[in-house]
Order: sequence, then C-alpha cells, then structure tokens
Amino acid sequence: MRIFYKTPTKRLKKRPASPLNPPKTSNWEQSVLPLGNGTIGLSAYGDIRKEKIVLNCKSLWTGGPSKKRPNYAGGNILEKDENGKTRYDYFKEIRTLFQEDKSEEAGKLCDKLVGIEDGYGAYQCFGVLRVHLKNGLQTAADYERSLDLDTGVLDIQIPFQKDAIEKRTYFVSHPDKVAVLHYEKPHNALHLDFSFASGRNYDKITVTKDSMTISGALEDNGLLYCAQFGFETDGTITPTENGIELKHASVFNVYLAMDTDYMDNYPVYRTGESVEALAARLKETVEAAKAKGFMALLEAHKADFSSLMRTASVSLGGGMDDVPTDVLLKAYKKGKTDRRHKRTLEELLYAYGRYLTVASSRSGDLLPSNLQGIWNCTDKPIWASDFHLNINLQMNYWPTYMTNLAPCADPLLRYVDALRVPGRLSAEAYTGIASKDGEENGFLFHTQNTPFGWTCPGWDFSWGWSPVAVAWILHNVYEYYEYTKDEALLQNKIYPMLLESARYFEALLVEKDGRLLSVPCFSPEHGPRTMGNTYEQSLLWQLFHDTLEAEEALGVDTELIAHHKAILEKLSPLEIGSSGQIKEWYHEAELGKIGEKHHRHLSHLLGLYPGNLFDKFEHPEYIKAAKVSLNGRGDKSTGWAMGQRICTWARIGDGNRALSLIETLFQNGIYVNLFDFHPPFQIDGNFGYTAGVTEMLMQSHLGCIEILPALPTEWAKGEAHGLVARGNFVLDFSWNDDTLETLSVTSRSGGICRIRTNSGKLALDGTAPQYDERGCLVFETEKGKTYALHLTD
Ligand code: FUC
Repeated sequence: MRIFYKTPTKRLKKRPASPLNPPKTSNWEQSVLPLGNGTIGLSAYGDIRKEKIVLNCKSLWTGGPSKKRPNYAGGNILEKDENGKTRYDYFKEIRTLFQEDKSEEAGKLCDKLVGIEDGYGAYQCFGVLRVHLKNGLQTAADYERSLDLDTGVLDIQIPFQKDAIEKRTYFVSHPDKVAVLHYEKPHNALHLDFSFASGRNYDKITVTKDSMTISGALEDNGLLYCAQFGFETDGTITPTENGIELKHASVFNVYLAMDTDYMDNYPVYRTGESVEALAARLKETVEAAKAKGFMALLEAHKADFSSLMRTASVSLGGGMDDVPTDVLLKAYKKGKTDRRHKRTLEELLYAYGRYLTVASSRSGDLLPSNLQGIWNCTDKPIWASDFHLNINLQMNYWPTYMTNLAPCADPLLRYVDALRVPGRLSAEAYTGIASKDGEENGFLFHTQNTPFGWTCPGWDFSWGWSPVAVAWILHNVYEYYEYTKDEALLQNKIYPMLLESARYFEALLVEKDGRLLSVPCFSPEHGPRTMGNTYEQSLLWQLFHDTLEAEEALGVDTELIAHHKAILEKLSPLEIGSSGQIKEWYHEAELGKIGEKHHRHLSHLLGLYPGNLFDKFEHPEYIKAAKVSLNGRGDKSTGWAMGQRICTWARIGDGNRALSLIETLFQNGIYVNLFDFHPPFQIDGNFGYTAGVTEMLMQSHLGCIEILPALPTEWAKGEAHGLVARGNFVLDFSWNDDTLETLSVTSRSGGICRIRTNSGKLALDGTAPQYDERGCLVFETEKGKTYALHLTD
C-alpha cells in the first residue's frame, strides 16, 4: 500500500497564525511525507527544484539538568514557600478541607499543587537540508511522489528530458542506523547545491569532499549533538560553507547518522561521552553504511521494515491502488465518491497508523513516540511536542499490540520504568509518600513529561495535576503482557511497576461513605475539583484490576490478592445520573449541568475504552448510560478526540456510528499527507483511528475474543489478517454480506481460547463444540497451532 501524488506539494494557504499554529509549521505539517527508524526522522517535501528535508533526532531536547539550572529537580518544588509551607502541607490541608465538606476552599487551595516551568524544555528540530537542483527542465508532468507503507521507502520521480527521469529514493534504516538519500539522473545531469541550516547559530560545521559533520552543545542544557554525513558520487564535489556543490553526476548518495549524548539515566541524563567520541561513533556508523553500499542498505531496510508491516493487514473492499491520495481525499471530503474509493482511503489511513508506529517507535529506542511521533520542524513546537499523559501518549500505543507490533512498545515500557526513580521525588514532595533506602513505595507523575524525569504536576493545576496518569499509562504497560503472555517480563518488570503503584495509591485513598476515594481530583480538563471523580476512580479500578490479574497469573501470595480485591471493590467508579448518563462527577445530577457539555475528553468513559470496567454481558445498563453520555458530548471534535470517539462507539457495538465518526474525521481532521490534526498535526489521532478500526473488527477486553463486534453496514465485505487478541491469539478472518465467512486462530502461547461473533455460533472444524454462558466457543489450544473455525448455522 502506498500514499502517492502525481503533483508536487502545493504551497498551502497558511492558516492564521495563533499560539496553536505558528506560521512556520503549517506548510510543513500538511505537505511532508515522514520516514523514520524510531530515532532518526526525516520529513521530505519532494519539491521539483527546491527540495527540502527536515531532520529530527528523537532525543534532541532542551530542558532538564543543566549548568544553568544547578537545582533542577524535575519541576518539583521541594522548598517551603513564603508561608513556610511545603507542597505536602498544602496537600494535607486540601484533603482535610474536602473531608470537612469545604469543597470551594479546598478547590482554590489546589492551585498550590503545582511545579515550576523552568527546565521544561522542548523537542527541537535538528535542522533542514536544502537540495537545490540546478539543471534540467523538469516540469510537473508525470511527476510522482510515493511513500511505500510496506517498505518505508519514499520515491520521487521527475521526468526532465525525453525518456529521462530524475529519481530520488529516501529511507531511514533501523538495522544500519542511517538515513539514506539517493539521487540519480541520466547523462551526468545531476547538478545541485546541498546545504544544511538550523535554528542554532553555534553549530560547528566541517565539510570535505566526501563528508560533512555538524556538531555542538545545546545552549540551554549542554546536550551534545552530532550529525555525520557521508557523500558518494561519480560527479565532482566542491565543499561550501554549510554543504557542498555537486556537478556532472549521474548518482549522488548521502548517508547520514545522527545522535545526542542523551541517556535515560537519572539524574544526569547523559552517556558521558565527549563530543569527539560521539562524532567518532557516528562516523563509524556512516563508514560502515558506505562500505555496505546503497543497494545492500536498501534491501536490508526493506526486509526489516516489511517484517513488521506485513504482520497484519485489513481490507475493507477498497484496494484502488492507482488513485492518488489527494484525489481520494478530495472526493471523500466532497462526499462525491463511490464506496470503493472511500474504502481505499480508510484502508490507507489504517495502514498509515501502523506505518507511523514502525517509523517512530522501535525496540532499543530510549524514548517513546511524542505528540508528533519523531517529526517536528520548529524549535518551539506546540505543547513542546512532549509526552502528554492525559490521553496522548496512551493513545500513541493503542493500536500497537492488537495490530501485531508489540516490539514497537518496548520504548514505552522503558520510558515508564525510567520515570519511577524521579517519580518517587514527586510522590514524597507532594503527597508525603517516601521511598527510603531502596524501598518502592510509589512514584508520581502527571500530565506533561519530558525525557528528563519531569514528574511535577506542571505549572498550572487546571491541566497539570493528574496522579492517575500513572495508573493509565500502566494499563498500556500491562497490556504488553496481556497480548504477548511474556511471563518473565511480567514477573521481572511489569508486575513490580504495578505493585509499587498499587501500594502508593492504597496509601493515598480516603474512605467516605464506604467508597475509597482519590483526593483531590480533576477530570481533564474541565469541571470542578472534587473528592473522587469517575476519571480517577475508573483508572484506579483499572490499576487494581490489572494488578490482581497479574498476581493471579504469577501465583503470588493469596493474602495480598484478597487485600487488593477488597480495595478494588470499594472503588465503585460508576454511577448513573438523572439523565441516564454515566456521571463524570458524583454530585452531578442532570447531564451537561457541570463542566463543558461538548468537551473533547471522554474521561468518565475510560472504563469503556481503553479499560474493561464496563461489561456489556453483565451490566448492559452501563452501556446504555454510556450512550447517553456520548450523545451528550457530540460527534464533532478535534483530531485525537475523534479517534477516542471511534474506539468508544466500537466498544458500544455501534459500527454505523463509528463509521459516521470516521467520515467526520476525514472531513475535518486529516491533512492531504494523511497526518491527523488537532490542529496542529498530532500523531495520536492517527493511532486512535487505527485502534478504532481494529476495535470495530475485533475486540478481546472482556475475557473473550469477539469477531466483527461493530461492523458498519457499508463495510459489507472484507478481510483481516494478523490481528492479535489478548492471550496472544493471532486472527485471520474474512466476511461477506455482513457475515463471517472464514476464521482461523493461531495460538502463539497456548491456553484456553474463548471466541464468539454476532454472525452466529462458532465451531471448530472436526470437534464437538463447547460454549460458555456468553455463547463463546471454548477450546484448549496448543502453542504454535492454527485452528480453523466455522459458523454452525
Ligand atoms: C491534551 C489535550 C489537548 C492537547 C494536548 C496535547 O491536554 O486536552 O487538546 O491535545 O493534550
């Protein structure tokens, strides 16, 4: 599958500048096609004469420890203030006030639960390559720019004379750790200026005939950075101040390695290498790549990239590979398109979510994908292009496991684990829970995070405070085990995180009227400050639920299990209000009277998606109430919030509603390069879409696999391959006339499989079927075996 265009990037009409839309970003975010190996990101415009390629390196961040900030402590305020009080003193006062029913006073005092802004920093753009092609009479006729999603290769073809084509091939290799730019033009007609520019005026640039080095230390925090370029050509190279001039070539290859001295080792966050050592390490990488050669690098890259991409696919009856992406999108937006065109675009955006995962998050990376994955063209990106944990980072990893890309979640697990040590500082400073002498009594972090252990609650309570960000991201972490059944990882890494967090929240919960409450609470990013709310109680329920499941799988001591069960039972997150809605706050009566009626966050429904608090088999009344809440919030929202709505309606089981949300998303939330926008471009929405479509076709959160639980009428025929259900079952299935046609289950870890579909009763070929009370076929599986299933009637 590919995204492709027959015309070069158009200069786009700039959206009006606003704090959310600096003018510099708007053309970039709508035009480029992205490439990446998890650490190095390239985004290319593909212009005919004035090609521009934006460079990114995932760890190039300002902020954090620095000589300029000798007291850097993750934004936490550790000292007493002018009133002689610590943050923990305020925390205690707030809780007492709430318990005395002085909510207004308590709410006001919550403004003291903040950190400082200094040292937050931002994700930086590494720089821009300008490739000005001087020779040839290129025209836009027969131009083609094409990003192959299976192989991660961007090809640009520009006819420039009769029967002669200029070709460009770009990719970023994970196995060889280099970005590769390849240019070819017959008749030795390649003649170009190749130059580097960045927003820093202190880069050290050294150019020779076959190499270029850019290095320096960021002014803000001294982080060392380096890019090494290796050039290879049959033409003549003349070095210039910040690049080269190339003449009379038929081929020009650029091999590029980039890195910083960032390491996720609290509190220094540096590898300890010198800039010379960093440059030498990268030089070696470039030399090795050059020795391997363009063709061998390309083959190794394709094999690596496609080994992940080909693990899963979804076809909805589109498959029109010959229609350019901009044409498909334009027609979809106008509503003037036939079903096959629409399905093609839906399939493409689906595959793109997987592509962006593989390009932005690979095993071995130190950091997970951020708000824009790894791509960014400015030094002042919106929200610092950070790791946002009141939905965004979680959403980045929603489709990972279920679309068969579990290894791509490794950086997420690593990142969360690395936040535990700095997080203990926040737990002590703000909530009085200390971990002394290697104890693990709890770590705390909130909405916004950086690579440098930023664990304070932001610098404004109204968006910053969110202790259950920890519980929420730990659900993504626990899902790693649910989908892979990797018991060693559960035992050694995942369970210790869950247990420490469970211990922490247990110490914090306050009992009132038989319910254990988190205090103070705030539902992102609206409404009053309260004692308990559905957002926090649901995520804590999820944490204790996941901890208990892990304990049962590992066979830990039964007393601890009983203890955690008792806590779980007293969390009681869900209540139904007088409009029949799921209440977001426990004092809410009628829907819409508190908070913003159409707010984009669906925080009170997180137990429905991504959690498993809502069980449609046991408590259909909560599903009914969730519908009331969802209808109240409305179907029009921004980027990621559309993704969340698609996923949530899929869990309700309403495929037609989910498809109508997808249509709205294409109308208002997708640029021509298929980046999802909030605005600005925010990658979470791309991932939310891919997760949502998967949830429409397959779900597995209620202890059984459901095939086609929310199939829209328009998706009457299709097939899915390689989707993964919890329990590590790989599913291949097809449907026709809204009915399941073929289904096979491959068991990667063995164990009991429970599976059902709305199309009818399932049976195993050649065996008498056994069903449970939900109508699921139940059968024992053997690791490595594939089972063919069929409908009985
Ligand atoms: C959350 C959202 C905002 C934005 C930001 C990055 O706080 O509420 O809309 O997406 O993350």
